Formats: sequence, structure tokens, C-alpha cells
Amino acid sequence: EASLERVLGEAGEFLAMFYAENPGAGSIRPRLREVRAEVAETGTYTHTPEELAFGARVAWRNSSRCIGRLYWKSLRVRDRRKVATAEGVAVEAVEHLREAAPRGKVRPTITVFAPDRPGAPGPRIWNEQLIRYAGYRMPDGSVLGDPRSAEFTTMLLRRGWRGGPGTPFDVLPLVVSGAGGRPLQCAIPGDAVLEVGIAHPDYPWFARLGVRWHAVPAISNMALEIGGVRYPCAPFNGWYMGTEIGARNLADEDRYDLLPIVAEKMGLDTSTERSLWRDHALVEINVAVLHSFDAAGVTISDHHTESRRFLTHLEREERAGRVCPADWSWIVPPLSGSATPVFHRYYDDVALTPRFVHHPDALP
Ligand code: HEM
Ligand code: NRG
Repeated sequence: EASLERVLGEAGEFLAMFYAENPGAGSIRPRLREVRAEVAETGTYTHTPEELAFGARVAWRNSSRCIGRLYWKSLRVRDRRKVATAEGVAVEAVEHLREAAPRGKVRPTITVFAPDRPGAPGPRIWNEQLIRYAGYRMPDGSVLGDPRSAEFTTMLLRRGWRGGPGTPFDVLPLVVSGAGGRPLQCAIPGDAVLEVGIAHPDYPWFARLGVRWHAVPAISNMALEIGGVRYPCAPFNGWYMGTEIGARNLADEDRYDLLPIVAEKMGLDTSTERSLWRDHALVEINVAVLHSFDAAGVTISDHHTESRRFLTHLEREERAGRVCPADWSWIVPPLSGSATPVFHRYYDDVALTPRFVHHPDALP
């Protein structure tokens, strides 16, 4: 059968890589025989815990949009392949958040849930990230909260969510479907959601804007593919780079759109683009984000440091004899691009596996 051939081919390639990069693991031959037999009998196969951890780390290493890959070898892998029910996934996703940032120190972590098997799809999380803020569509057409979440929030309200307290920073509930079941909705306990209030070191009025952001970016809507096995539910996190919050989430016109508000408070001349009021405001929002995370003892990196780390990573990969795929348009930070070293060169962007892939768009 065609699909068996595909699984076997991809398994063989992955195992060859695993044994080549892990000389201590011994000979590939007995393992290949075992995998061939299991695929013939069941249409799929089971990774060893070592193969799973290696596969997840290499999927991160292969993520061409990610600037944060220097520490790919130290990814913490939570093996939860036995967990396939909606309730089980929700519980473990919350536990992931608690373990991801003890006392504010963020640890890159992935939790891997049950894989797809022939005739038995694995579980799924429908949220884009484990923590996101609601975006409530108001009667006047505006959005309260994060406009990026407006469609998802509307869908939740239609499915019976009663809504949060009604602030611009209401944490959305998780929506999880278990193997084959209807989706379960559940609020994330407050102690699992570490947040930082944003203040500026020199502008006392900044704190009074009431802006905050969550400490842990945990992408939950990508599938992890390893050697012909697909894990549809494998949320992962690292730490934030400040510009993700300060130059995009808080600044984009179709997100929290803070530039006009901050520029006005700063007393900048917004009547002409030539004052570069947007640029001034952008820098101060980013100063505030980094300052606030530092003051709260929560891990965050700045785009200059993360860019240098990425070039170190490129060098190391080259020395290891590998190509490091990278997508310039995602790697270059959205603030002061040309002031970072990653701007001044081009990259190979090849698709390698293991990898993270976006799910086809769908809502429950
Ligand atoms: C994308 C930074 C850890 C996988 C990104 C982006 C940044 C980033 C800035 C671009 C995001 C955007 O423009 O919206 C970091 C930092 C990390 C880190 C600072 C700290 C350790 C991780 C980890 C994984 C990962 C642990 C997986 C195990 C990815 C993937 C993307 C990405 C798959 C592309 C997402 C997409 O296509 O939407 N990362 N990352 N990153 N990162 Fe990382
Ligand atoms: N820009 C998004 C997060 C995307 C991934 N970024 C990371 N990933 N840092 C945002 O929420 O702003 N990570 O795994 O650390």
C-alpha cells in the first residue's frame, strides 16, 4: 500500500539520522527490522523516548522562521503520548504552563500527546497559543482586547462560553478535542498564567495605560512530524523576544494599536510623518517591555542579543556539516532590522524534517 511505503521511507530516513547523530545508540539494523514489522502489522510505529526527544529537538532546529534556535539541544520534552482524551490534554497543557516558567525562569518545553494512527486521529488543541487574550467584537464594530482573537472569541461565545471579566486582557479558555470526541472547553487556572504589567522606567504614565502581557508564548496549533508519524497535539514554548510584544502585539494597527496613544502621551508631533513619531513611540514601548520583564524577574531576550545568538547557531550548524534553513523575512526583527547582524546576509531556506507544520485552518 502507498501509505505504508511512505511511512517506511520516512521512518528509514529519520532512523538513519537518529543513529548518525547519536553514535552511542548502537546499530540501526535491529531497530529497522523492528519498525518494519510494526508498520506492516499496524500501519505505523512507536518512537522510543530517545527518538521522540531527538525528533522534537530537530523539528525546532529545522524551524526556518525561528531566530531562537541556539538552544535546540536543551528542549525539555514531556512525553505524554499516553494522553489522548480532551480532559487529559487540558490537564497536561495547564501543567506544561506551570512547568514552563517556574519563578519566572522560562524553560523551552514541548508536551507531546498521542499521535495520529490509522483510523484513530490524535487529540487537538484549537487555540493558536495556550495563552491568548480574548477579542470581543463590540456593537460599534470595534474590538475589546486582542483583535487577532476576534474570530476565535466569537466562535467560543457561540459555543456557550460566558466570556471573561471584560478587560482588554481576558485569558481565553482552552478548547480541546480528544481522539474523536466533541471539543471540551476549560478555563486556565490563574496560577498557570504568569503575566507582567508593562511600565516604563522614565514615564510614570505608561503603567497607568494598564497594559500587560503573558510571560510564556506557547504555540499550540502546529503538528509535529517525525519520521512518518504525525503528532497533531504538541504545544511548545520558549521565551519571548521583546519585539514580538513591543513591536507587533502592542503596536500593530490590527492588534493593540498603541502607537498613537503612546506618541500623544510622549508629546510627539503626530501631525507629520517627518517627526518619526511612530519610530520614537515604538522604541519606548519596547524599552518598557524589556524593563518590565526584567523588573519582574521573567525571562525575555532583546533582538540584538537574540540576533547574535542566531549567528552563533548558524556557525555551529555549519561546523556540524549541516545546512541551517532560515527565512529572512521572519528572522529579521521587526524593529531596527538593519541594526542587527541577521539583516546583512541571506539564508538557505530548505524544507527539512522532522518539522512543525501548521494545521489546515478549521474551527470546531
Ligand atoms: C517562530 C523566537 C523557542 C519553534 C519564532 C519567532 C520568534 C521566535 C521571534 C517569529 C515569531 C513571529 O514573528 O511571530 C524564539 C525564541 C525562543 C524560541 C526567542 C526561545 C527559546 C522556540 C521553540 C520552538 C520554536 C522551543 C519549538 C520547539 C518556532 C516555530 C516558529 C517560531 C515553529 C514559526 C511559527 C510559525 O510559523 O507561526 N520563534 N523561539 N521556537 N519558533 Fe521560535
Ligand atoms: N509572535 C508570537 C509568538 C510566536 C513564537 N515566538 C516564540 N516562540 N518566542 C507572539 O505571541 O507574540 N517560542 O516558542 O518561544
